Order: sequence, then structure tokens, then C-alpha cells
Amino acid sequence: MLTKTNQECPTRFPMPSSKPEHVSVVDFRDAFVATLQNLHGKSLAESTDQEKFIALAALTKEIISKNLIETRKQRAHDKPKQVYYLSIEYLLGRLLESNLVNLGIRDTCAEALSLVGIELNTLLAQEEDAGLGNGGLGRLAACYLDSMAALGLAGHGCGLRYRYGLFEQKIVGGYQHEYPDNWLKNRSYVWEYRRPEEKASVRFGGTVRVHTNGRTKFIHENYEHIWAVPYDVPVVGYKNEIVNTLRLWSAEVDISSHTCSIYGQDCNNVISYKHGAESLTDILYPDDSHYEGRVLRLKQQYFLVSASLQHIIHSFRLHHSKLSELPDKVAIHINDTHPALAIPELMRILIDDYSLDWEEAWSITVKTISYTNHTVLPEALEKWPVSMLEQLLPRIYMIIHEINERYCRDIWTKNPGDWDRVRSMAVIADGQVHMAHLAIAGSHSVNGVAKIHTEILKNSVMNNFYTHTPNKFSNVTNGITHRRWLLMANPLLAKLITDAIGPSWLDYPCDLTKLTPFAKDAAFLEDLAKVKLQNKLNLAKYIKHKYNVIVDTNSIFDSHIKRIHAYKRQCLNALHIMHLYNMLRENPNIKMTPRTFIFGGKAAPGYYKAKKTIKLITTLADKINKDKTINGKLKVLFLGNYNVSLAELIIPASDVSEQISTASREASGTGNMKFMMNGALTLGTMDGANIEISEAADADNIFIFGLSAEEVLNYYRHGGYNPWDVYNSDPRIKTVVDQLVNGFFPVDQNEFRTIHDALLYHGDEYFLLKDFSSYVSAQQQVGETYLSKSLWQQMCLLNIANSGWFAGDRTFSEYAAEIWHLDQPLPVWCQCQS
Ligand code: B1N
Repeated sequence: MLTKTNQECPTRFPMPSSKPEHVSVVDFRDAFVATLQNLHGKSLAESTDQEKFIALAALTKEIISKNLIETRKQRAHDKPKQVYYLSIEYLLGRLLESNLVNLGIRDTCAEALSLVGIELNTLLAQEEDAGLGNGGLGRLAACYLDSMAALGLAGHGCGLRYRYGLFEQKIVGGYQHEYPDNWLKNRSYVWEYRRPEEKASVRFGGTVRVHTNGRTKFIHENYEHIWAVPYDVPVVGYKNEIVNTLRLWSAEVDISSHTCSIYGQDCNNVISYKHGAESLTDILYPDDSHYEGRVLRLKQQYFLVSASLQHIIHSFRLHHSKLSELPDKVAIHINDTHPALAIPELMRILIDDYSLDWEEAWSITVKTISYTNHTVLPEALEKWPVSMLEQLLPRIYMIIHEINERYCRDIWTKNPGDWDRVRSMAVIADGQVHMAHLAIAGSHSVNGVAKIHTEILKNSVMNNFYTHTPNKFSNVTNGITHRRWLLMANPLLAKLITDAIGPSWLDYPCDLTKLTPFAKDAAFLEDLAKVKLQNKLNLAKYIKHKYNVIVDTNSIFDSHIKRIHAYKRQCLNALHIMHLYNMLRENPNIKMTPRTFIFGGKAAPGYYKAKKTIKLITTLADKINKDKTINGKLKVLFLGNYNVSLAELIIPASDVSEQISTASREASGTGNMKFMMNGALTLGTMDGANIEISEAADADNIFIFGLSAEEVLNYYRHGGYNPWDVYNSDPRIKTVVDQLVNGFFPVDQNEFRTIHDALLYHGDEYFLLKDFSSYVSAQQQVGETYLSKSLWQQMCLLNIANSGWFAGDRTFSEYAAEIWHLDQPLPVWCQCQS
């Protein structure tokens, strides 16, 4: 069954020793009560749940702190190569439970609390999600931190400490409303350590004076400077006593040295200047699919990069004197182009602060930096106007200019006379700085995040770059942490697995393949079904409590949870539900497996079409859920404020995982992997990592439909297709499309006009109508397969058994070996089976 993983099984090295904390239940209870009293000056009986949560987190942090200090000490001694992962987003979710799990004390803690009448789950629910990210890219960064710590790598995250995370979504009258996510209610975060003594100064604006007296010097003058103050969030390794850090930078202005008199009569102006400058790290940009060209975003990017690089070079120099050794001792990884200014910033530091010449600085920079691309959507590719960069970051712009000159010269030398090629690859073209071009030019490695995505980069989107430097390009398919997404989010399934095959899968996720023989074990499959049912009951309880809707746990729970975007095709799902509803209204006794369709996801606040999609789903839900004539065969739910915690509830309870993006548009997807690991069957297109999921789980165990990426790209190259042909030839399609605007819904007839017109009058850019018929057939096959309980459970089991390859530990072993060239023994995610 597991052919690929066996072949790719790396050399075996031992895992770091597993020493779970030996804390006794009674000691833990006593320490908890003492911490509670100490922190709040209240007895257990007087304390609120929030206070109890804070005490439990503080106690957990105490254990973590010891390990953090020890890890630092050990690293100062061993001096391993350090990895710095630079990302503008980290979608951490809650940390208390995952920290307890990783420390190996979750059960001890639960038992200790029960001695004093407290349910651990009640306290866990008190924690705010840390939502410092939009979606896949930010959650991926969080999963990788977890894997790096678990594998014992000296890997650190660098990011921004946004005062407000991704907005809170409320559904009012069926529409999305956004509210600030005030996650730092008490101005501080239970897990962080503020380290003002390690602050860095970041400079904006001003001018550059070129001083040529012997050696050319660049003197940056008249700039404004803002302090970047680090807050370190500990990242706990799985039962290995390793603690890494995620360093989040916060903007601060110290006004103690500003005299009020130069600003005006009183100190108000100084204070408002401070507030203005510090707002730099106030908000996360809430859009992950359209590039945002505002100067504040550029400031955030440079702030992250400059503070992080100053810190990296400073830490390096504590142990090493020769900067030429930087690439041997440090790897800097940029998560998409948002931190691509790391390239000119490292050049600036090496040239201006350490007097290296250009060639040497460039060689060090390129060898140190690597880049992951996460999207081929043209509207998401970052480009900054030259004028904006020049004004905000004059010295950085000079360096980018020089990078561009040299890069273009190099392309020209290899392709004399080919101006078109030079223009298409230039870092600066048409008055804009192309960040992806800068990232490729300035790093030694460029990787895509799923096989097909990398192929599209190499063969079309970045083809010129690929032919110029083919060795830079590689693929590293994304992965997720099986500790959070299986062990923690689905404890019943984790227990069932461990009882069957032992606990080795926790350290070696590919050992999940040991489950394969259970595909023929009827009793085990029954147990698997029971676990799913229990998880469905948990979700049903939440839905009843929150939305007062009763869902049938014998129905198929079919989930579509992710950001709302035209290419992710939530509308295709909605059109199919309309079609099922039409069939049921025509004949309520039609044979149809009952379904509960679950949606969740946020739309970017300025994304009109995505917001209309939410309104369409909620309107459809209202109509269907109220209709008694369909005998409860269909239910539709839009669960508000989708975030990491809600995903942890929905995924273990789902039977079907909707991964229906237009082929070629989704770089990878990672939700698809989480569902697979929890035994939901994928209904998807041949896009992103779905393709590798279908290879790993075997094509028989997933439902594939729709155009291939090649077909879609071909249509795009030839100006699209004609949706009217499909509309006129398939009455099912005509009916549902017409229903968008013909009064079928009890709303203004123009409410869904944009959606309707995009399908018929604007070429159906994402091929909803073209894929509709094959989607309907695949859905029908899902319904029929579900009727055979044992076949369904067998398919679920084979998905779980083959999901180990999608663990972040595998991904990180690949990065460590092939991109960062770490000097430690390679971490292992897979035991070679004899
Ligand atoms: O990155 C994920 C992939 O699994 C998804 O397919 C991909 O869509 C996602 C601008 C992005 N690509 N680009 C972004 C995020 C924030 C932002 O401001 C773009 N996110 C993705 C992980 O590889």
C-alpha cells in the first residue's frame, strides 16, 4: 500500500530522548492552587474561569521556561546551524492544550484539576485564539514551528505582534460584519516574554549621503526611527524538553527624550506622534488573495525584516567572528514575498555596517536566504511602486536598484539581444519593484508547496527564471502537525490508533501505515465509525447551542471550510445544494442520502463577491432549514467566525472534505491534509496537494472530478470558454443559475446579480458551470458510497493510514536536508520498516 513513503524513507537517526515531565497529580493540583492565589489574591472558590485559565497557563509556562533556559544553554554549547523562518503571519490558535500535550502532562493536568472540581475543557475554552494570520499560509507557519521544535531543530519564527488579529466575523441578517479582534484584552498575552533589552531600531524615510573618500560609504540621515520590541512566544517540542521561540516584534516609540516644546505648546502632539508611530503593528491585513499596495503594509514588511535581521546578525556574532561563515551557521527562510526585503536588508547590513564589498555580501546573502512561493494568482503577486520604496526606504531602494542592474546584465549576457526576456525577469520594471523577482534573484532556493504547483511555477509562471537557474527550483509539499490536528483535536481517534498499533506514530507519523491491515477488520471499522459519530455529536451539540438548529448525525457531514474566494468555489457547492433541493422539492421521496452541508470562512472585508457568496449560503440555509417538506434530508449551516479552534471541532466530525478549487489555482491547500488525517473523504479537483492525497490514499479512496490544471490553463491561454453553451444544454444548470435572480430566494432580485452575471456574462472565470455536471456525479457517488457503511469506513481508514506523509515533520526533514543543509543529524519522521 505505502510504496512512496517506504521508498523515500530517510536514514534513521534516533529521536531526541523523550522525558515527559514527572509531575504527580497531587503536586500539580497544589501548584495550581498556589499559583492561582498568588496571581489573583483569590481563593479557588472566589476565582473566575478566566482567572483559573491564567493560573494554569502561568503554571505551564513555568515548566516551559525551565526547558527554554536549558535549550538555550545547550545551543550556546553545541552551536548548531540556526534556522530563522520569517513570516508576516502566524495563525497559532490556542496554545494551552497543545503545550500540555507537547509537555506530556495533559492527562496529569486534567486529573489534578478534577480533584478540585474543575473540568480542563472549561479552562481551555477560556483562551482567545491567537489569530495573527489569514489562513493557509499563516497556519502553515504555525505548524512548521511545531515540527521544528518536535524535531529538535534550532528553528525560530520571526513575525509581527499585531495588536488586533484577523477580524472577528459576525453574521447579521445573513451578511458578514467585521469586528476588531481584540485578542490582547489585558494588553499582554499569557505565553509571551517581553524583552525590551533586545529592542532594535528600524529606520524609515530620510536621505542617503554618498561619501566617497577612498572607500564609498552610504550615510543614512534625517530618518525617523521606531523601536522594534521583541515578545518571545515559546514553542514547545513534543516530549523532548526542547523549547524554541517565535519572536514577534511590536512597534514602540520612546518619547522620554522628545522635548514637548518642539512639537507645540503642550505634550499632546508628542503623545499623538507616539500613538501614530506605534500603530505600525496594530493590524493584520485581512486579505490573503489580493496584494495590498498600502504604504503601511510596506512599512510592516520592512519593520519585520529589519528587526529580525539585526537580531539574527547580532546572535550570530555572539558565537562567530567571520561573516563569511554566515551561510554555514544560519538559514533564513522567507515565507512568500512578504519578507523579501530581507535580501536588500541583509546586503545593507553587510555592506554599510560591516564594510563588506558587494560581491562578498551578495554571495553570503544568496547562500543564506531561501524562498517559498505560495501562489500563482496574478492579483496576489506583490509589486511596490518605485516612488513609494524610494521615499520610505531610500537606502534599501538603492540596493534593489543595484541588484536589478546586475541581475539584468547577467540575463543579457546569457541571452544576448533578448530584451523581452530581460524585461520579463527584471526586478524593477514599469516603475514597480517585483518582489517575486527579487526573491528569486536573491535566494539560493525557490520552492513551490505541492508537486503540481511547482510544475506550474517551472513551466509557466516562472519559466524564464527556471530556465535561467534551474537548480534553484524544487518542490516541498506542505505538511501539517499531526500532534495538533490528530492527537489533540481528535483524542478518541488518537486513542483508537494507539491501542491498535502502539504510540510510535506520534514520533514517526509514517507509522500510521501500520493501520493498513485493519481495513479488513470489521470490529475495528465499527470502532472507527463510533469515534466519528461521537465527534459528530460534539459538533451537533455546538450547532444546536449556537444556532438552534438540530442536525442529523446519521447524515453525511460535508464540510467546506476555508477563506471565501471565487477560485475556492464555495458558489459551486451552493449551486449543487440548490440542485439537490430542487430534486427533493420535485419528489420528496427521492432516494437521497441525508446531508448536512457545513460552511465556514471569512471573506476579505473589501471583497464584494466573496461577501455575496456568504449571503447566498446563509440565504440558502434559511430557506432549506425551514422547509419541512423535504423531510430533514438537507441541512445547510454557515458557522460564523471560522478560526483554528472551530476547525478543531469541525474537522474530526466531518465525513466529506470539500476541496473543489478550480484546478491550477490552489497552490497546495492544507485543510485537505487535516481532513484526510481525521478520516474524512476528499471530494476534490486535481489541484494542489489533492493530487498527492489521491496518490497516497489511492485513487479509489477519494472522489475526484472536474477539469485538470492543464485543461484550465489551456482555456486561459485561449481566452476562456463559453458558459452559455453549458447553460443552454444542461437544464439543471439553467434552473439553478436562473434561481439566483428570478425570485426563488426571498430577497431583492438583484441580491445575487453579481454572482449570476459573473457566471454568464463575464466568462465564468473559475469554470463553475463547466465543472458542474462532473461535480454532481461525484457527489452522487459520495452519497451512494456512504450507504455501504463498511466500504466507507474502509476508505476512511486507508486515508488515515496514508496521511503520515502529510505530517509537517516530513516536510521539515526535507527543508532541513535539501534547502537549509543543517549540520545536525537529520531529523526523522519515518522509521524504515523492514
Ligand atoms: O498558502 C497555503 C497554501 O496551502 C494555499 O494553497 C495558498 O493559497 C496559501 C497574501 C497569502 N498563498 N498566498 C497566501 C497569504 C497572505 C497574504 O497577505 C497571500 N496564502 C496562500 C500554504 O502554502
